[in-house]
Amino acid sequence: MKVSEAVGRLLVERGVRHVFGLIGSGNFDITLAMVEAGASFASSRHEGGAITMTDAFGRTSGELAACSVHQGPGLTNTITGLTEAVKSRTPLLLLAAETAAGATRSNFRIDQEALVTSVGAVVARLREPATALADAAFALQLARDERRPIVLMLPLDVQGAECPPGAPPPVQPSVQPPEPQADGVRKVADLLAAAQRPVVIGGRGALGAGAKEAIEELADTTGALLATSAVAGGLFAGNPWSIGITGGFATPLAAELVSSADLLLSFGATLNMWSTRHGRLVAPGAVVVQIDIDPEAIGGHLQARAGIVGDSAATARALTRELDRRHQRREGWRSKDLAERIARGGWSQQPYEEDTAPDSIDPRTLSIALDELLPAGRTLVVDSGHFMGWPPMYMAIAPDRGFIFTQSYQSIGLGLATAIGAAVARPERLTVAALGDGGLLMSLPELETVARLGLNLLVVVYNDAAYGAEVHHFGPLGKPTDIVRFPETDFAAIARACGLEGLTVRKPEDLAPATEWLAGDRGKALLIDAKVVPTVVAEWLEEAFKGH
Ligand SMILES: Cc1ncc(C[n+]2csc(CCOP(=O)(O)OP(=O)(O)O)c2C)c(N)n1
Ligand SMILES: [Mg+2]
Repeated sequence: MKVSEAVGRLLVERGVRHVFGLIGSGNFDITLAMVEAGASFASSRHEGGAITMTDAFGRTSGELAACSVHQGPGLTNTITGLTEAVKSRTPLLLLAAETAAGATRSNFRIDQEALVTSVGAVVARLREPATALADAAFALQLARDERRPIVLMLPLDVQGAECPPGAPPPVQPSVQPPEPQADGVRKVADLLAAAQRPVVIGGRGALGAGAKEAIEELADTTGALLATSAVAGGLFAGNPWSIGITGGFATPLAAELVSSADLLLSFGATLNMWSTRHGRLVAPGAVVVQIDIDPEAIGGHLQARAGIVGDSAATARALTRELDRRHQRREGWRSKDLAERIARGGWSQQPYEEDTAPDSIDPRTLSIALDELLPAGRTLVVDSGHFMGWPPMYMAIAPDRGFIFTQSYQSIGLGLATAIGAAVARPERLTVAALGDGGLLMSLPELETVARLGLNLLVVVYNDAAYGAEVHHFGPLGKPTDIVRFPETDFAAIARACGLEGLTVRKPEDLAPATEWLAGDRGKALLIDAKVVPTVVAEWLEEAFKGH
């Protein structure tokens, strides 16, 4: 058996059940071996789509998937999505074919290792036929244990060689996160015991198994309110003490409450400029405490009074145990009156002056209408751009990874492939992809993928015929914005040409066919081209520009 086939089989035997990718000569055999061993394969139309689908699959399901690409240009096409996955620490395996060491004149030859390490990915390689299985097993283990993307280089000569017979390497036990240090737990418990108005903030590092429940229990013990960073939106959905996302997207009430907290305790959240409005949501004198598996995250953006390096779930449990041991249980600021204010505090309950235009819809009105129309159990995926606040602010986020937000690299154009990966991971749940017109045009080839895979997917384009973020950034500075405005694009027609259903929406009544679509078998995905009023400007945007 050839190395390519043996490695493909081994990866599937060790739990890689889903592969995204785009096939060329260098990755044909290994991918086919994985499919024949029982893995599912979804082809993208651009490798940038494949890597982002793999990332999104992992974020949505918690299960590691693989991405398979051709050597050279197949790999260079993945770089933006790979960077996003690196920065958001998604465990995944990127299987990259590689020209043989001796093929120095190959057109495909580049320094693949230098390329991917430059964006922070870690490289593993099939070194020689005799070590290939151990190398592949190591790469997979590393991705899982270190929770990061690993690029497994597959030199063509090694792939094509005979795999020496012999038992595959033994499965290593996975690394368990260390228990938090007792003195750190005591110190944080002292601070919590002294706090009158604590707020707990869950971030990306709190999305793992068991953390939500452990943090909610700790919050109950301390009388804390619960908030999330944007990427962890929906983590505490349904909890009566949850005030939603903190930072730019925060409701007026959430902003008021976070900025009157006397203690902020974060679990796996960096407390960066986005979640604190450049620190302005943190009251002078408020105690900041951070829990993170990454020591560098602690105090990275704000001055932290204390920190514990540890897993979110284990540390929250240790803190609750310590407070229980001290019989420290308090209501904090959890009053009946506050519960009522929180229940009424959502964005869609706040009055706003609707911007009506004859041929376009206010993006807030659109989002509220969609929220009412769509099933509550859904995966909401949001691309980057000016529009990106409207969906998470005006549409409820379902618990259990109901919100996938690819903002770690702040790239536009990742939303559609993210939605595809999410829809493959959770086929039973409707995936809603909220995209800007710019972001969709950057990822257009994957509309064909949506149709071909028959996904349970709704694409909503917040179409202002512009790179709106740039219009609203530079327009107020008195600069001409013609270079970031475009003629109208008829996305409904493009969708139909790709095999989706297409609908143009200029007013709420235009959404009626979407109701029918939802009630039907959804055999074809639906794309809604919503022509949004381009002059409704998001307040959070001003914050964002201060970060440039
Ligand atoms: C790959 C990439 N290119 C450029 C940018 C700069 N950029 C940020 S938002 C934006 C406009 C996005 O337009 P659209 O998707 O239509 O959303 P809108 O801002 O109009 O709501 C651009 C070009 C970026 N973040 N990423
Ligand atoms: Mg736009």
